Amino acid sequence: GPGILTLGEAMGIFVADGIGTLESARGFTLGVAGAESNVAVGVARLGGAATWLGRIGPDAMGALIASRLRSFGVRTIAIPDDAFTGLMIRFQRSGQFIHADYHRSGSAGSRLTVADVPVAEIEAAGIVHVTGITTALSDTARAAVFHAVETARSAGVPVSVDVNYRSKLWSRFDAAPVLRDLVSRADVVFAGPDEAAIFVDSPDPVEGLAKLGPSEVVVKDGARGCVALIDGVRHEVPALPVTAVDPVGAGDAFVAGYLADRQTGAAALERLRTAIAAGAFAVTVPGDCEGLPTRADLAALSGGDINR
Ligand code: KDG
Repeated sequence: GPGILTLGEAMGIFVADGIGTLESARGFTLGVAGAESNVAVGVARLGGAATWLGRIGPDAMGALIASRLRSFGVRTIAIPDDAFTGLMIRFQRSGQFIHADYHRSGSAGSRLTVADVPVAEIEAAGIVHVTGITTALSDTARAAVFHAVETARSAGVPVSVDVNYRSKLWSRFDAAPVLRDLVSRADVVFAGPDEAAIFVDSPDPVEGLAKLGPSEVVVKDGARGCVALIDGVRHEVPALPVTAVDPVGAGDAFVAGYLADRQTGAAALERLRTAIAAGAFAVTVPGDCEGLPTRADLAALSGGDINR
C-alpha cells in the first residue's frame, strides 16, 4: 500500500555496553544506525508500511544492515556501492553524556545520487520522508534529497522533513540555507527549537517554521514535550515521565509515531500523542533503533507496565 518512503544513509554502529570511557568498555552491541532507517523501522513496528532506500558497501556490515532492516519489516532497497559501509562508535561517558564518532566520510551511503531516486516508487508513496543529515553527506546526496522532494511535490505526494542538524557533519552557517530551502519544500516538518534557530529568525520556532510553508509543524523538545501547528491549530503535548537510559533514537521514534498515525488518518492530537509515547518508550531502551515500540509496547507504557 501507499506507505512511507525514505532515503538516507544507514550505518553499522558499535555501542559500548555499560557506562564509562571507551577504554573501559567490556563489550559492544552491534546495531544499525541512521535517522531515516530508524524512522522506517519505527513505522513498520507500529504496523505501517515503510520503504527505505540507500547505498550499502560490499562488506559484511552492508549485508547485515540490509538483512536486519528487512527482519524489522522494512521494505529495503539497498543499492550496492564499491565504497565501505559507514560506521559509528558510541559510548556513554556518564549517565548524561554520550560520545559518538562517525566513520562515514566517503562511505557508500554518502554516495547516493539523483539517479538512485526511484521516481515510480515516490509517485506511489503515501509520504516521502527525508532529513537534513543526508543533505550534509555530499553534493550528490544533497541533490538526491532535493530531487526526491521535488519528484514527490510534482506528484502531489506529501513531503516530510526532519531537520536533524548534525554539528559533526557541517557548521550551522553552512547548514542554514540548505535546511531552510529543504523545509520550505515540506508539508510536514519536525525540528528541535535549537535546530529551528539555525535558519528561522523568530522567538516562536513553530511560527517561524510555519512561515516557510509547511502546514504541519512539530517542534519536539525532548523532556519538555512538543508544540505543533497543524492545519492552523496549535497543540501542546507534554512529555511522558519515564526513566531515560539512552536518548538516541527518541527523535526518530517520535517522527515514526507521528507518520504512522498520519498514514492511518488519525487526528492531529492523536498523532502527537503517539509520537510522544513512542519517543518516551525509545529513551528507555539502549540502542539507536532497538527501542522503537510496537503498538503493544505503547499500550504497556500507558498501562504503567514500564515502571514495574
Ligand atoms: O537519530 C539518531 C541518528 O542520529 C543516529 O542513528 C545516527 O543517523 C545518524 C546520524 O547521522 O547521526
